[in-house]
Amino acid sequence: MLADSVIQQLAQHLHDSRLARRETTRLTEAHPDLDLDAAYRVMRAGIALRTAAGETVVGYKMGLTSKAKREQMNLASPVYGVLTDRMRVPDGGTFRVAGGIHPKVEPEIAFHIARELEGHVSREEALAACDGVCAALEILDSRFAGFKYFSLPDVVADNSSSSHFVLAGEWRSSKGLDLAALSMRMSVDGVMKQSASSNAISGDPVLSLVQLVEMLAAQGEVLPAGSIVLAGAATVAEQLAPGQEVVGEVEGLASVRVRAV
Ligand code: OOG
Ligand code: MG
Repeated sequence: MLADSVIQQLAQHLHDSRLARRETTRLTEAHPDLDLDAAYRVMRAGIALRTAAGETVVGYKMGLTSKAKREQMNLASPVYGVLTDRMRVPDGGTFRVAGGIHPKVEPEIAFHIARELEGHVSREEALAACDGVCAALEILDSRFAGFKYFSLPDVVADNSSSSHFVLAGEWRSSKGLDLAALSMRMSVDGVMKQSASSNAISGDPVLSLVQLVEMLAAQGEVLPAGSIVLAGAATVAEQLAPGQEVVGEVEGLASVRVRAV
């Protein structure tokens, strides 16, 4: 097992790389014994550095829930990351590309959790605990060189490539929506770049939420009431460039937009 001091040092290294907008080499190059458990310890230590600096945890993101994303990144299974208040960009707001390393954007669905969820929950229990759903855009960034061909422990240690996220201005009730069959689109400067059905997200975005709760439980954690959960991208991510206007649309929900500057 990797010593706590090594975990701490790796978390600090990724934290510093992010703040300095500096690419770094994959952690598993110097630490081939960094397994998934150790990677989640690095992630948690990294989040502790952020909360110590004044950030607040506001939720979680699932990643690699779609086959398209797993193929794009050449990785095999879903992962999660932690969201903080500092990562949130208001709907219609701006994102400074130069503030990141090599940011990308992808279309997502987000849930608002009204009641704590813990352990093994059914799809119905998970959905009943949500009081709102909305269209979202996730802005990813990787601290690793080239943003590709890393291993699962590398991406997990790097908080699953989290950078920023944008939620549509309005949460809606999921009543009357077939969440597993909503059409989703992402356009850049008015041109449709990505589209998919929401069933691309783990077959059903609610199942992605169920899976998050299970992954948290395996680490002795619960999904707290009040959390925001990004269920995972439905399509591959697109590179972001200054000047672009990105719009995410999900059938039956308010659209979400961000301007890259
Ligand atoms: C990992 C994070 C993937 C998603 O929604 O699939 C993710 C990555 O692609 O770097 O956020
Ligand atoms: Mg994502």
